Amino acid sequence: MLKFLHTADIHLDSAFTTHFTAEQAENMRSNIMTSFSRIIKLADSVDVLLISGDLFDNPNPSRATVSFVKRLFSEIPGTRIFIAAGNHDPYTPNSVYSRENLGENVHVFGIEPDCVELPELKARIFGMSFSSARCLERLSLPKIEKKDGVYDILSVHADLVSNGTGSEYNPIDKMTIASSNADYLALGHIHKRSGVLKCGSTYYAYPGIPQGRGFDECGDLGCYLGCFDGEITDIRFEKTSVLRMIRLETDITGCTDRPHIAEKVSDAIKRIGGSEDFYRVILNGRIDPGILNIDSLKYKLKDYASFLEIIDKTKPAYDIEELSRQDTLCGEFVRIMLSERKNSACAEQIEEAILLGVCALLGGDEV
Ligand SMILES: [Mn+2]
Repeated sequence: MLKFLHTADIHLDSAFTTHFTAEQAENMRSNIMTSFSRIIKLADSVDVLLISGDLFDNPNPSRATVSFVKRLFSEIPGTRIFIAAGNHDPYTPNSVYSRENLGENVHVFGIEPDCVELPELKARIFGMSFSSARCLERLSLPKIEKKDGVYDILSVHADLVSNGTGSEYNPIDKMTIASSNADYLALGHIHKRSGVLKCGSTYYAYPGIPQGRGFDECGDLGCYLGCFDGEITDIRFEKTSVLRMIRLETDITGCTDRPHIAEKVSDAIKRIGGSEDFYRVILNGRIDPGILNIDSLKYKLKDYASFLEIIDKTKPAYDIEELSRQDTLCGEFVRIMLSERKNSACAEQIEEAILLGVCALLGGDEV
C-alpha cells in the first residue's frame, strides 16, 4: 500500500499588492502559512508528499519563509517529500532550490525528467522542474516502462491544454498524459481544483490552491490524499483553507432605508459564511440612490466579515405613480408610456423603457 498527499500552488510569500492594506496582506500571508502547516500535519501520516510547483510565489522567498518551510519538513521525517518547481519558483542557478538544502527527506526534481525509486514502498516517483518563468515548448513527459507491482507517480507543473493549443507554461495534452503510463500524474498550475480524472490508465488531478488569495479563488480549498492498494485507487479532497474568499450577489430592491439595506446584506452574509471569511458583495436591484451609502454600509457590517468589498451595481428606482402626477416633461412622458403599457403585450419592456427615459430626463448617470 502507498499513501500520498498531493498539493501545489501554495504561493508562500505572495505579495498582495492589490486589494489589501499592508496589514491585510500580512494576515493573508499568515493564512497561507497556516494552510501549509495543515498540509504538513496531514502529510505526517502518508509515505509521500508531492508538491507540484509554486510552493513559493517567487524564486527567492524571504529567509523567514524558507526557515518556516524547513522546520515543517523536518517535523515529518518519516515522509518522503518531492518538489517539482513551477513557473513562479523555477529551478534556476540562483533560486531557493539551488541555494538551500530543504531537508534530508526532501528531493527537488531537476529540470530534466528524474526518477527516485522507493523499493521499500514498491514505488517510483518521477518528476521535473520548471527551468524559467516561461516554458512554451510542449512538455514531453517520461514514458514509464511499467514493472509489476510497482506504483508510478509523476509530478509536474504544467498547463493542460487541448490538442493544438499553446501555453507559456509547459503545455501538455491528454494524449501525453495517457502515454506517460504513470498510475497518478500530480499536476500543479491551475488554481481551481480539477477533481480526479483519468486518461488511459493514468489518474491525474490539479489540487488547486490550498488557500484562496483573491475573489477568483473562492470556497473551501485544500489538497488530495491518495492511496494505492493493489487494484484499488482512492483519492479524496481534504480541506486546508483557513478562510474562504466569497463572492456574494444581493438584490436590495425594496429596501426603504440604510439599516434595511445593512440588514438584508448581513442576513445574506450569515447564510453563506462566517465572520472570518473575506467577502466581495455585489449589490443589485433598483433602489432610491439617496438611501445607499457604501461607506456607511461597510461600517455597519464591520463585525460580519474580516474583509468586505462592496460593488454597487444597483440601478435607480423611481416612484412612477408619483412622477405621472407631475406637471413636467418627465410627468408627460410617464403618462404617455403608462397608457401605452395598458394596451401592450410587452408590459415589462415598457416598464424598463419608462425607467430608462425617466433616468435620462432627470439626469441620472446610469440605468
Ligand atoms: Mn500557481
